[in-house]
Formats: sequence, C-alpha cells, structure tokens
Amino acid sequence: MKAHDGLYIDGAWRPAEGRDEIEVVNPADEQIVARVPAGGALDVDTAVRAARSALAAWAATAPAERAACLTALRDVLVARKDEIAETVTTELGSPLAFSQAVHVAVPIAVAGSYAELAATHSFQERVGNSTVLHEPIGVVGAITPWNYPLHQIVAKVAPALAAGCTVVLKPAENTPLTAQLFAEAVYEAGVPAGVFNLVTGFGPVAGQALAEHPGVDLVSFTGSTAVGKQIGAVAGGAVKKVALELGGKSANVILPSADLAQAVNVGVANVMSNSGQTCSAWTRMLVHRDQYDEAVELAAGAAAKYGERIGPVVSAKQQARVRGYIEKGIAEGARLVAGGPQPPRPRGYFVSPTVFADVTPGMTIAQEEIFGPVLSLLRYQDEEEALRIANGTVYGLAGAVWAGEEAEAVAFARRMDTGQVDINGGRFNPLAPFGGYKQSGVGRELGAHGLAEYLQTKSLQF
Ligand code: TXE
Repeated sequence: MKAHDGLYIDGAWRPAEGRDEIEVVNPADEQIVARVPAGGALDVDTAVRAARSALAAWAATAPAERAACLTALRDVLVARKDEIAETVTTELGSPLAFSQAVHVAVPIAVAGSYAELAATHSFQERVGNSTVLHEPIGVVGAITPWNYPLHQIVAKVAPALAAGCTVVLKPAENTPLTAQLFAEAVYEAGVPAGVFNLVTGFGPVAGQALAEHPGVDLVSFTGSTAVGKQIGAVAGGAVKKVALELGGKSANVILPSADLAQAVNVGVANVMSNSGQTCSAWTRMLVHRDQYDEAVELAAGAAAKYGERIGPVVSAKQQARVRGYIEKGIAEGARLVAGGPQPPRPRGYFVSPTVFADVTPGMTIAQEEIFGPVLSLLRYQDEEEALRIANGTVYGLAGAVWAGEEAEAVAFARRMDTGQVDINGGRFNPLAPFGGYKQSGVGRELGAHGLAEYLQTKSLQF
C-alpha cells in the first residue's frame, strides 16, 4: 500500500513541519498497513494560505472551466476505481464488492453531478430591479469522517470547487489513504495548484486548527454530534459560516398495509450495510403490534443470514463502543434475538449482526447513535404512536416509511421531523438534498442545495 510521506499543499507533496504520524490499521486483521504524516497547526496555516492565494483566480474562472475540471476529476476516479476500492477496503475493512458498488460508485456519481451542475447552475439572476450574484464563499475548511471515506470528501470538495471556492481538507485519521488517492486524482485532473489542499492529521490537532483558522470562511464538518457542537461554537464565535452533518437515529416505519417481509428484509439490509456505520441508517424499526412477532422472527432470520458477510467496524474503539451499547440494551431489558456482544472472531474488529426486540422508546439503544450493525424493533399501537416514536429523538437525519400505497406512506412522511425519507425502500439520488433536522445538523449536501452552501449572495440595485 503506497502512502505519501507528505501533505498535498499548493499542488505538491511536501513534508509536514512535525514528525507525528498516523498509523493506518486494517480493521479486518489489525495489521498496520501504512504510516502517514499527522499535520499540525503550522501545516494547516500553510495550506490555508495556499488556498487563499489560489482563491481569486479560481473564483474568476468561467463555470464551464470548473465543470471541465470536475469532469476530468470524475474521469480519473473512474480510471482508478479498482485501486480506490482496494484502499477503502484496506483501511475501512468493508468487503471489496461493497467498496466497488458503494464507496467508489457513489462518489463518482456525485462528482459527475457537480460537473453538470457547475455547467448549468445559474450563478446570477434578475429579481425586480436587482441582479443577484451567487459568489463563492471563499476558503473552505472541510473535515470528514471515515465511514464513507471518499463519498464524504467528494460531497464537500466537488460542490466547493463547482462554486469557485478553494479547499483545505482534513480527513479522518482512520482513513487517510483514500484521501491521499483523492489528492492524486485532483492533481491528475489538472485542478490548479492551491485550489485543493490536503492536511492529514488528528481531529483535536489539525481538525481544530482548521476550524479555528481565521483564514477559513466556511467550515464544513461531518462527524459526531459532540465535535459538531464544538465546531459550531467556534465558528459562531468567529461569525464564520458552518455546515454540519451529524448523527442520526432514523426510524423505519412499517405501516400495517405494507409488504411486511419485504420491508423487514430491506430494513435489516439497510442497517447491516457498511457494518452499521451509516449516519442515515434505519436503526429503529417500528412495527404495528399485530405484526410485531412475525417481524421479529423475520428480522432475526435476516440478520443471521448476514453472518460473517459483513465487514468489521473501523477500529477497536468503535468495536468497544458498539459492544457497550449491546450490553446496555441487554441490561435495560431489551430482548436479544440475533447476535450479541461477543466478537464473532478472535481477530479483526468484527461485531455480530445484532437484533433487539421489545425495545421501548426511552431505552438508550433507541435514543443514541450506535454506529454498528445493531437493529432495534419497537412496537406501536396506532399511527399517532408510531409518529410520536419516530419523532421522539434529538435527531432528524433520515427515515423510511412502507405502505401498500405510496400516497399513504407520503402522508406519514410529511409529518416526520427529518431531512430525508425513503418511500417503500427509496433509491439513492445524487441530486436530492441530504441533511438533518434538529440535532442532526445544519445545512444540506448534494445537488443544487449542496452547491448553495458554498455560495453567498450579493445584490446589485439598478
Ligand atoms: O467521530 P469524530 P469518531 C458518530 C458515530 C461514531 C461517533 C464517533 O456515532 O460512533 O461519531 O466517531 C475530526 N476539532 N459519527 O470519533 O471524532 C476527526 O479527526 C476538529 C457519525 O470517528 O467526530 C474526523 O476527521 N475536528 C458520522 C472527524 O472530526 C475534529 C460519521 C469526525 O470524527 C475534532 C462519523 C476537533 N476537536 C462518526 N475531533 C456521520 N455523521 O456520518 C475530531 N475531529
């Protein structure tokens, strides 16, 4: 596994100021696969200055030119897709087929969508006697997590570049190798020096320095709610724009008219996918009391089928965290019907696909984000109770509704306090805005709404 011993700043790989390193571990076998530099505040400062110097020229390019750069970037990602998939598998642990089908294919689609949006978006409009200009917000500090290593990067960098912004990226310490490949792709695509910069490093050091840097105009963060709150406070104090994509505890509401077996099977697959490390995962399955026992049996059977087919979770820390939640579920009286706290293998950070029945809305496992392959089934008596349970957490990122008729599901979805709802299973759409209500975040990613986060408006009166 090739790893750079430098940071990508101003169009070149250069050594970090300090000697700190990140050890990259393969979660499937616990082996150290690479060491990459852990940048510090000085490196962040150098990168922000480079981004600042590149800003005026990049912001002044014609949108068509930025679109061409993004098309070239998408094409490099396509050309190097096998290498990227292998890298994601090595540092995240996801099965290779999943890395190819999701970790690489989704960001390629997103990069392509922003190549098109850059070319077609209207960066200027006429309102009455005014012209409104949509101008780039400036230098973006992007801080990303490890769960979808490339997607999280592309979902920030592609719209930022499309808007005419320049970027300093601080990726998660668990998955820096994918970020390095992305930086290589940016270089190969011919994006001008300084427009995109990469500082690998630890959150409380490089991440914090980036969030606090006065030369950053917008901090775009995806990660835990705890860190998101800190970043929001820092940005608010500096009157700096902030976009936050945080955790979730999404409800999968199965209405009595739905095809129960299909809804349960797809629901289980959704939670087990990426070993449960998805912020929008439908971790709470809500089933009518008359169908509850059948749903529990179906869910336990579906989870057992996953067996060892799912990959490990990302780290020993994450494994311990998920195990702690499973133990808490048992202690609070939930009924374990599949999986359990015991790691299924002696090596690697594996967690058994786990299903809990008899979960009540107040239990910890029904309120907090677990971020592992753990599903809770809750019982409801009528639609009003289902809605109260669905809306009864501090989160509001995503959700799902199943019903015999789409219209019935849509009517329920309209009453959910959440940023995205999949109707009868849904289908990924790179143009649909993604982001949270309540404590799941501030702002939206993807599509034109995602682009708007990186723009500020100026009006000219005539
Ligand atoms: O997140 P962190 P962790 C949730 C999920 C998971 C939990 C912990 O529940 O179990 O968070 O994961 C950087 N200043 N999500 O510890 O620490 C860090 O380096 C600036 C949900 O990995 O929030 C990384 O780049 N930056 C989520 C990024 O923040 C800091 C995805 C995320 O790491 C920082 C990941 C600081 N003080 C975890 N501290 C989602 N919404 O998809 C850390 N970072």
